[in-house]
Amino acid sequence: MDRRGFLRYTALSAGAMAVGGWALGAACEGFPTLPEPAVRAPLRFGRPMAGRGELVASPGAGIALGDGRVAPAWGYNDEVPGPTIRVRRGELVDIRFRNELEQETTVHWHGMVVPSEMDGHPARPVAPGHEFAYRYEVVQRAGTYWYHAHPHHHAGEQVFRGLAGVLIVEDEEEDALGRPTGDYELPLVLRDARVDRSGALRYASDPTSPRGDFPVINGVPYPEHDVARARYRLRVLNGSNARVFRLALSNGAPMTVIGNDGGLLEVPESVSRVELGPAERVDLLVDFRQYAPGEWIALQCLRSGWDLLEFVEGDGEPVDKPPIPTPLSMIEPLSPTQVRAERTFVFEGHSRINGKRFDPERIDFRVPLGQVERWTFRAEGSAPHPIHVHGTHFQVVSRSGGRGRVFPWERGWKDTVLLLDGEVVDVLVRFGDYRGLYLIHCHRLEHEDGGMMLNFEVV
Ligand SMILES: [Cu+2]
Repeated sequence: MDRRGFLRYTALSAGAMAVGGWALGAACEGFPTLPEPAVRAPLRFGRPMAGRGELVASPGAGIALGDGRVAPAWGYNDEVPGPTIRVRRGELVDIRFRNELEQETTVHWHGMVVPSEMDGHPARPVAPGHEFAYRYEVVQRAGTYWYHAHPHHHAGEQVFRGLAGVLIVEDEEEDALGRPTGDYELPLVLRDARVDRSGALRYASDPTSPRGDFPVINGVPYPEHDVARARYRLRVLNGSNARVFRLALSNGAPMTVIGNDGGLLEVPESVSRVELGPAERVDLLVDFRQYAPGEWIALQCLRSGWDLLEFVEGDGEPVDKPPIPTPLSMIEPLSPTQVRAERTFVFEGHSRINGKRFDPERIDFRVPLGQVERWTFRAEGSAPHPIHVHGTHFQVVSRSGGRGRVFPWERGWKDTVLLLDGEVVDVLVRFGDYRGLYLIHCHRLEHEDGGMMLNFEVV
């Protein structure tokens, strides 16, 4: 066995030992419908787009499978993932959206705090052939956000077919840090996919095992990327419908977590792995200065045993960069003494929260604007459940059961938190910007489509 094979073998073994049923489940699904190629295709990135312009959802995109076949896909502006939209805090976003699909859709600006009517709520669909102008002010911190389809019952299929993209917010607090930019900043949309014999994407809305069987990074299956001997910023989004990634570098080297869903953390934290559920983001610094030219390093998933992205180290002189400053940002802590109301949400089976299935016409609870609340999320079967709240960010205060702790990549502000079986997670939350209708739901999209979602109104 060569070194690469050995690494893959040990990663698979470690994953199997650590996660039992999960890894076993993945192994039982058999061979991937697209095997890892002998020569990897280069990574690519979403075309840059400003906060003003036109966004079109259509079936005109494709995923090149690397063996000459192209899997037809649905894209924004004919791309999978869609354009990388970059905006600044305080800016007015004005995006004219057109639906050229044969079914209704909406665009949800995931993690962006926007007025209710701009949130892409499934009760506000854009019909085939119709347009909608998404207009809102960027009121929040710099960070890695994203946008994706959010129609009633069909979010899973539309996102699986390609309707997702990255949205980056910048601000002055972050500018002051001198973090890696340009070629040294890599937005990475990680997901899985599955194809049939003809190379067409195969979607099953099965809520028990809808996972794909090969990795797709920024629309490229099993890519590689040439890196300089420098420090890089990896803005990682788990854009999968249902898959949880356990990210690590193939050589076990530490990565520095500097941010997550709601932007920069207060202080950087060194970690050897990151567990990332669907819709979660993590902002990582990876230092490629210490490796020899030509050295092989991969971003791996220890749950699946996949080498998601291979890096090919360049042969220039190491690029000197200033140390990572600390603190990175100011996080206003929400305090338990501020709590004025407590709510519990039990995520049951594949389709219910507190015994209820989503009804777009029903408002399930009301939250006063500006009030700090403690929300308790509890998994009762069929986890993982990545829990997403629209219209704000929250702070994770505790996790009991299961993994039993709050991880470094869960500090600061979050909009999605991962619940594994047996876990209870407490968060403190406050809606500070807009009144109106928002959602709480499981971001395992087949659970969301099955009804694991509630409406609430900020009043
Ligand atoms: Cu769920």
